[in-house]
Amino acid sequence: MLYPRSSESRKMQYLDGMWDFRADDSPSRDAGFKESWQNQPLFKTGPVIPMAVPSSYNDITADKNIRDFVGWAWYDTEFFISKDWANRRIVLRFDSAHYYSIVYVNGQQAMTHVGGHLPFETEINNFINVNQPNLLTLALNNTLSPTTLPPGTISYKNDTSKYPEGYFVQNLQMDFFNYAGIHRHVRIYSTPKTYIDDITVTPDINFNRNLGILNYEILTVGGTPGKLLVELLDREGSVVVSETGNKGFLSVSSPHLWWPYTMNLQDPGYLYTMKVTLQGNDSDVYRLPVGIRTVNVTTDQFLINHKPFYCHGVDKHEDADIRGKGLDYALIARDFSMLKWLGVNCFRTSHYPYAEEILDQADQQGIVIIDESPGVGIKSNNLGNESLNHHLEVMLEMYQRDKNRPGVCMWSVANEPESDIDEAVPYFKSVIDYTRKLDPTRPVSFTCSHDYNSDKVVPFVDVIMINRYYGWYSDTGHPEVIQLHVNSDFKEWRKLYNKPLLVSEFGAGTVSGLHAEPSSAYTEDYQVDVLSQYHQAFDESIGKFLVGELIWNFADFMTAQGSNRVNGNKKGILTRQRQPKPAAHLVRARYHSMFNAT
Ligand code: GCB
Repeated sequence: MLYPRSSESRKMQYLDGMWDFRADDSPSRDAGFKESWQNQPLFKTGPVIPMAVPSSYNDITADKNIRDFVGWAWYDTEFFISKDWANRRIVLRFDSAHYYSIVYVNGQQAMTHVGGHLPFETEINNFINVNQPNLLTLALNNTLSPTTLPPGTISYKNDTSKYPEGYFVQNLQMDFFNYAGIHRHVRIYSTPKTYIDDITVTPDINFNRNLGILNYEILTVGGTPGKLLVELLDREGSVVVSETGNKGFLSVSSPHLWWPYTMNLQDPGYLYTMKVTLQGNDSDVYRLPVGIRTVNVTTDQFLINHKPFYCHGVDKHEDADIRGKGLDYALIARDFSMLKWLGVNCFRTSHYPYAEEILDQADQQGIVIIDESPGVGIKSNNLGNESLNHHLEVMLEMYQRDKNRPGVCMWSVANEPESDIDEAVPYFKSVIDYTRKLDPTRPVSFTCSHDYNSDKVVPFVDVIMINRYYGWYSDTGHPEVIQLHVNSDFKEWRKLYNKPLLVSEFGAGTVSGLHAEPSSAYTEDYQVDVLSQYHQAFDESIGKFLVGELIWNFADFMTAQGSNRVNGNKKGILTRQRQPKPAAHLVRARYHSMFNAT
């Protein structure tokens, strides 16, 4: 699936803005379907409130029922189709909506989608009127079940002597708030009826001959396809090389390689534009940003363009006040500015694929991405065929969305699954094998919370990623044990596996403004102590087999309420408002000192 872009042949209209909204809290929880709310504007069937799109709906109002709502939420809006689109292919695209979507156009079901973090689209020519307003309705359900990704469960409390009638709770298997809503753009766009449907680009480099190679394959749909012209433009817009046909390669001499910014401070994230023209009476033109770079893994190194790359990074979340997981350009700009301020050269999209606009920035700014699926918290009861098939589908959707991004340098299929049980082996072997088959050019992994001697899935990964909380979940209050633990842990993994190791989480809960000397858990001083101990431990293994460190977390973020969470998870080195805690200065000094050092 191609990201929608305007061109001389493609027009785009955003449907973002204020939509009408109603959470279906009827006793049966399905009044919307019984009464067919999609058949008329929502405001005609009951009360509505204005709802921002994109945004999560949970934190927009002061209504606890909306914040904690579980079930079907309904949205609608109206749109017009411009007359000059009448003879074009018209596509409706949701960049993401969490979790299960049923989309209606003028009361007719146009598409459904399962999953909260990936785009879905369909042609709507058969549903629309050109001379009238069109009604777009979304029924959206955020219920997590044992077969969703992430999985969850609902428990009903039927003892009416202790709980009010109809009381139930959603149990999450992940440590972040289950924000729901239309989280990213909604748009309609038009293309010619014969159009470019998909482009796959695989970069390679011939180092001996100083050649960049972009292997490409283009799919077209409709009519008799005309000639395909493929041109590669440099940053100045000059054509560097061109080819024709739907499959082939572009060869670039003395190429500008795509480098992580810390490996090339002058010219990081170099992107060419691949301009594809499907010639004909009604030509279609699509411009795809592409980068020339390779990724390889040896027994102890992570190589980008054949040079060792050390990931000094963070884990993130899509999370902010008010908008929850809603796309927000100001927030994206602030986050990338703070990533640069920190000297971060890599982040993991913990624990789901992030917005395409975020990945655009990573591509452009030379930030390496570990692209993670929403497979977070998979336990023994989530390993059945239905779960597996859905997981494979999600990997396919992720691959299709992100395959051409030079910033994406590794796939993470899951976070902290119950990978120490036998049943996990066939499940994760299938997911990892499938991902590797889809994309043989990028390493595949998952983050492991188990020990070297109990995990059963690590044998299948390319890079071992481990999440560790020494001095926090174990030996709380004792940062002095961290170095010993990390070193002995590393030693054991290395004895068993000849694979590079990356610490994909470590950190400590830190309430901004809280201090103690000597430091104690939750103070800012303790976070500094904990991170410094990890840093000293890591330094012994950098350049040997350790290929990266990702701090949990870039910023504080919201979680479900719990006795060990203080209005959310406070392991950020930045506050939720993206202001530094003292540990951020420690990290900044460390990461800046690593520039060009790898
Ligand atoms: C983890 C999880 C992450 C949590 C973190 C924590 O291991 O991967 O989702 O938020 O620990 O703070 O407990």
